[in-house]
Amino acid sequence: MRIQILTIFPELFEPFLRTSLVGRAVEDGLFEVTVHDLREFTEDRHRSVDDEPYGGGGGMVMSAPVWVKAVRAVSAALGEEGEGKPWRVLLSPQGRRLDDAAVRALAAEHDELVLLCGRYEGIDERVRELVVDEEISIGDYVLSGGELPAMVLVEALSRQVPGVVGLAKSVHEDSFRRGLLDHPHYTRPAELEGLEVPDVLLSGDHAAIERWRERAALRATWEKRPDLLDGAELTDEQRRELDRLRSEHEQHEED
Ligand code: 4GX
Repeated sequence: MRIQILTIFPELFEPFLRTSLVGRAVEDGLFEVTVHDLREFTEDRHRSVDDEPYGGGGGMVMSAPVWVKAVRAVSAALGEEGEGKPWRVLLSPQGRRLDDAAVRALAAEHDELVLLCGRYEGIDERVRELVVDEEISIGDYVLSGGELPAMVLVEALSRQVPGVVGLAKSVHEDSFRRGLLDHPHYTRPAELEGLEVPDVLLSGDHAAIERWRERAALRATWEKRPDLLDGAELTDEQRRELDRLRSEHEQHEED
């Protein structure tokens, strides 16, 4: 997968792209990320990327010409060596909300992406019309720029690239794939301030441990994110377990 990022703060990406799993994937060439300074595509002496809004009002708006020029230039650079037209994504609170399914779909359908990171009050509407294929939001809160959302997207996408996550199993059995939250995890010490690790995890009985984890995952999902259970494909055993949790709960309510 090849990703081009357009931003007025390229330096924000440097430590991110050098560190941890993403850093390794980039170093190993499994995943290519190039960051471009939007100001390199300006044509005026002050390298300006924003202007006052038509109609007045507070704040500045990012100018269309520089964005259009920049997106077309980096897209052409990808297109020359790659598989034609890259998919162009604008990060903004007005976009479709990013979730596990959206990450998987993006990774599966597009080998080449251009990510547009805006700042200020927003971006001239014509940028969307001319050079954006999809608008994505990472959540309903307001940030100061699209850089952190782009990093979130890059990190999530990198995990879908074969070979990036060490154990193939971690991606395929990860919690969202199964539609459930993860089970609780423990490491040493076995006792901490009176809190003990569940006995079964120390038992060495792998089948029993697997059963405990299955049930604990189901319980965690039911307690913390019951909305996820609506969309989950559960086995008959999981449905029975869920019914047990629910009747236990009702019992407590009556007591
Ligand atoms: N998930 N922001 C983008 C500036 C902006 C506004 C409109 C383009 C169009 C955000 C989010 C987010 C704040 C990033 C406004 N750029 N992006 N920025 N939440 O809040 O993605």
